[in-house]
Amino acid sequence: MSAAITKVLIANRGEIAVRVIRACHELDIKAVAVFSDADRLALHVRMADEAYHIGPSPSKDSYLVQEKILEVAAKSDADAIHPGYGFLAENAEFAEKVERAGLLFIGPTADAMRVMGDKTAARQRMSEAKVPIVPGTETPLPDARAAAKTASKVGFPVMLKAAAGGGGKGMRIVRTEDEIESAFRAASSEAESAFGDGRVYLEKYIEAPRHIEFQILADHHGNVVHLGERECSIQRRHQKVIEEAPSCVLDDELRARMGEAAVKAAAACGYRNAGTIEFMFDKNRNFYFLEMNTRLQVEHPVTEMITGLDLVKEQLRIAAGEPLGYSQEDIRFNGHAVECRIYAEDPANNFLPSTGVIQCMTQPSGPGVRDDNGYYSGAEVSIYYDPLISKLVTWGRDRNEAIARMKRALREYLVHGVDTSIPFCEIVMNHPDFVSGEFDTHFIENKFLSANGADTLGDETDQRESEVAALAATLFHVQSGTRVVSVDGKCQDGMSGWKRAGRNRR
Ligand code: MV4
Repeated sequence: MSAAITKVLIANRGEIAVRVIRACHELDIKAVAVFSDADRLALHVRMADEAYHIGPSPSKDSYLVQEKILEVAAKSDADAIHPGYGFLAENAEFAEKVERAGLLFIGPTADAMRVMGDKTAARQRMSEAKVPIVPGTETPLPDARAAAKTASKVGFPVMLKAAAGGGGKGMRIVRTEDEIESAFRAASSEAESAFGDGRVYLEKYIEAPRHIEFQILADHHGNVVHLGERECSIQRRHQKVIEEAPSCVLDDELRARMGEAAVKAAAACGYRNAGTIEFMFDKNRNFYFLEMNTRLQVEHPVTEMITGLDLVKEQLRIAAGEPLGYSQEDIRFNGHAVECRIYAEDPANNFLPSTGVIQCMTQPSGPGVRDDNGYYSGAEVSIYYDPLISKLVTWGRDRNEAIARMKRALREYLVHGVDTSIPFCEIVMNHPDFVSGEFDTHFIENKFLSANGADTLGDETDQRESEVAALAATLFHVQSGTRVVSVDGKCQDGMSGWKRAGRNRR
């Protein structure tokens, strides 16, 4: 069963659409772009072989309109649809519609998406497959009394989570028995308004875990392999900022055990395509299944850098029905990779998106540097979408070399016209606890916010976030004054790069 793919519609925008187009072109496959009003001049539109307008700027009127995308697929005579990440990537109905239209969906089955989308169903499935899960319930809790009962069984603190959730919404930490009733009601109503599904379940709360996830690949023939892990603990508000591969806390033995668990997890839901098993890793080196992401992830390049594989090409081959063609023993890891997400955001303004025209942009290059970009000089970062401009990835023979190259690449990276997360990434790359590898998921809030010990979730968050913003802003203003940089050539607005570099270095 192998269906040749000759033309792929990319139902996405920005850097990931560009990334998929690149893989298509390397495989001599035609790439069809779709775009909204705001994206008429976007990079993915320029790079594609054909591009079709699908509606107004808001994603709900364009990139999320399933019928429009299917219509373009038919009109352009595409064989397959690649959803990228976000938008329709984990929408089971869309995957079904694509297949019903006689097209290949470059992703898993709708069934696997549904199981993994329901967090209690996923926990049940994992527990049956003997993949370690955090102690707690495998079904939603009927009421606050049941919550209290389970909590006293697993021991406080516990965490209430939305069954339909993921990514941090509808979660509550409960530290004592007398908090549980109100926390249950709060979590349930938050889940109801966020997902239209108020079901809540409970887990023992893991203090300061690391987030370590395993990349897997599964084909249509029952072959599943893992491609090692990514360390994703450096995040703020459930948004990853820096990722790396491998994680400096795993050894070969633990990597093999966690990788085996990841493979079992994928097999247990009949998975095919590229996928990610997220684990929490605690102080005692226990690991627990957290969630499965049934898509290509933002941070996939760090895995590509250490395995030499092209995950998008693998996805295309898998969708076409080809067998993986290699087994676990054939997967070799080489060196270390770090990724910094370059967001258009303003650290002085609570990291709010910094929108506008990118007047001038000089991307870094040189040994061990890869920049997966979605924009060009003169392109506009609009208010409508995620403000990720690019992903800067460096590779080194070891972690120190990868970090040194990242620091070098970050200082080469010039963006004028919008504020970016580049200075913040520079601060992290120089932080002793990042450099030593001693960090957990609370790194950003702990190191850049006041040390008042409050937890991350709940009402304190906003106040603490403005503190981190203020600190980061101060740091980078101090830092920027110490540099002498030059830029070649003229910017889009006609100002010479030399003059610009002198007057508004970042
Ligand atoms: C947890 C946890 C501690 N204990 N569950 C946050 C996002 C959601 N996907 C799951 N999350 C967490 N679940 C238990 N039982 C801590 C977090 C958590 C977290 C997890 C992964 C990466 C970053 C995080 C940041 C804060 C909290």
